[in-house]
Amino acid sequence: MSEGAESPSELAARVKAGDRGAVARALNLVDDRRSARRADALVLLDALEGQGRGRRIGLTGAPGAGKSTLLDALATGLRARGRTVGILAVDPSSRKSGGALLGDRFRMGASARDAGVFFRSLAARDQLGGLAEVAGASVEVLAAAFDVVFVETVGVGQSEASVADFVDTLVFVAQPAAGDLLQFMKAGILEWPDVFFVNKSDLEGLATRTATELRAGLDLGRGEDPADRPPVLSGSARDGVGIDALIDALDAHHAKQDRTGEFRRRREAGRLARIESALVRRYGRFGLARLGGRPALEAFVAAHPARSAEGVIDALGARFEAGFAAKSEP
Ligand SMILES: Nc1nc2c(ncn2[C@@H]2O[C@H](COP(=O)(O)OP(=O)(O)OP(=O)(O)O)[C@@H](O)[C@H]2O)c(=O)[nH]1
Ligand SMILES: [Mg+2]
Repeated sequence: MSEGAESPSELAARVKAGDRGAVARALNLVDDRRSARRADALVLLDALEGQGRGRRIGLTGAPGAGKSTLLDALATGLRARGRTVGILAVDPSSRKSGGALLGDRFRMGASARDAGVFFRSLAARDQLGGLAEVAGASVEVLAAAFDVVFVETVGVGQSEASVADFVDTLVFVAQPAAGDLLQFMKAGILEWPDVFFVNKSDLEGLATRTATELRAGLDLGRGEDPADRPPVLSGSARDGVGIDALIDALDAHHAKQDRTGEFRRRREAGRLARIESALVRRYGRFGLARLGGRPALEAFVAAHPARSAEGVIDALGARFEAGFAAKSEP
């Protein structure tokens, strides 16, 4: 069927049914900059809003830490448990490391040929901000179709903040011997992640030492009850060691989030943060203030619970532009 013949609500229904072709078309649609397609994209995203059954998990870590290799192993492990997997690789710079683009290692992996695993890469954008918006929308599409959605990004410190806005769980993949405690602290690595995975445990001794440093840092820095501190696991993505324990830790984190209500809180805070940063990117802090600032934003979001983040961004943007045009008329 040609794209033109398919309405956005038909497309949404097919995405929800897990149709891979529909998922690919939906991802193209939300990544389409042409304004004629934008209206369709918003109908699609509104139709998918709140429907996503998929848990969203961010995987971040230095270039070459083994994120893509780990994704391949995780996808294989999750498929063995009967779950479908969607993967989004977000590469702001399209940089090459170790001869492979972000996600390329995954593409060569065993799980990439499995029909229950879907992979998409977002690379080489004009600006980081636009990338974050497309990534947020892409995650919504994938989460409507698959049981578990992973987002792979390179990041040390600050850049994780924006990934954290559209995932439920953040995993930091540590390179063994990547640094000592002081370096982890300086990079802000200890603050965000929900789960730490020290990879390449097959390299004798190095992974154990890094895991010890990370645990020591978490003991110092994160004041919670020791039982609530993020787990520090280690294993070998290459050899498939420690993968089951990592999947169990992710499930345990999700179960805990459901129990405590943290799941809803984080989803709502993430949605609000995505909307706010998109508006600031478009109109600046001043523009957001003219819209009534954060309180007006929160009120608008609360009044439109069924709208997608993108729908809210466009609606508020239109309001801003209309108000501005009216005021600047002579
Ligand atoms: N020894 C060892 N090597 C590994 C392991 N996991 C990954 N590697 C290797 O580490 C290199 C980088 O792996 P990738 O999975 O591409 O790492 P990445 O974090 O996705 O890298 P970027 O996407 O470029 O940031 C490759 O040569 C992998 O084969 C492991 O558990 N043990
Ligand atoms: Mg990679």
